[in-house]
Amino acid sequence: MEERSALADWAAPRLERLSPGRRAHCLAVARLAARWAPRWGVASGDAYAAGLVHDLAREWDGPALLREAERLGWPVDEAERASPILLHGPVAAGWVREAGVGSPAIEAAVRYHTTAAPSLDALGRLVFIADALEPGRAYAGVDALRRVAEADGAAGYRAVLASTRSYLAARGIPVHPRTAAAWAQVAGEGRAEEEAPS
Ligand code: DGI
Ligand code: FE
Ligand code: FE
Repeated sequence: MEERSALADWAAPRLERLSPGRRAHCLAVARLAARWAPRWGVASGDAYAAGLVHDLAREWDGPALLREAERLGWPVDEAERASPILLHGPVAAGWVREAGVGSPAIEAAVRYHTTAAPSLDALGRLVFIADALEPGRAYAGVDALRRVAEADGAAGYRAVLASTRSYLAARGIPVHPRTAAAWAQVAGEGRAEEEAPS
């Protein structure tokens, strides 16, 4: 599925500057998010747009991301200062805002696609899981996560958050406070569901 929009036209030359693998990933996230959009109650065009641009800053190095985040006026927290790669979402979101080609919802989905956040709406949650589950992703457990997400989007969001936390824990990478807060927000919902009599 290809979707034409002002944002897609703006993104095209920027996607060209990415490595072929990253460009393919952006397209795959856009397509998966657009396919899942209807059952999330999200406009497919918004899902496609956010997926397309979410990693436009992913190949910038740490010092450049820090400078660009500051130029764009984003607050940089302690975790982001220690791991500037976390700023690639906020920086891409800032570019979309500057260019005026998105919307506040698309900007938020792009901004929080790496860490998730308790404030994430359906579009943001959808992009977060599409990033983790697009067909090019190949890590242990990804197929099980895809099955969960295909069956139930909300359960998929919880499962991807849980998997992100174990991935980071296994590597000794500190979990961003926003990821921890997003998890705390949905963990109760998941428990209630698991304990419900069937
Ligand atoms: O950009 P992608 O590779 O498609 O995926 P992503 O936006 O989830 O970024 C993954 C990178 O971000 C990876 O290097 C691990 C890092 N990361 C994700 N969550 C956290 C994190 N790093 C820290 N320090 N804390 C996190 O919570
Ligand atoms: Fe990313
Ligand atoms: Fe990505």
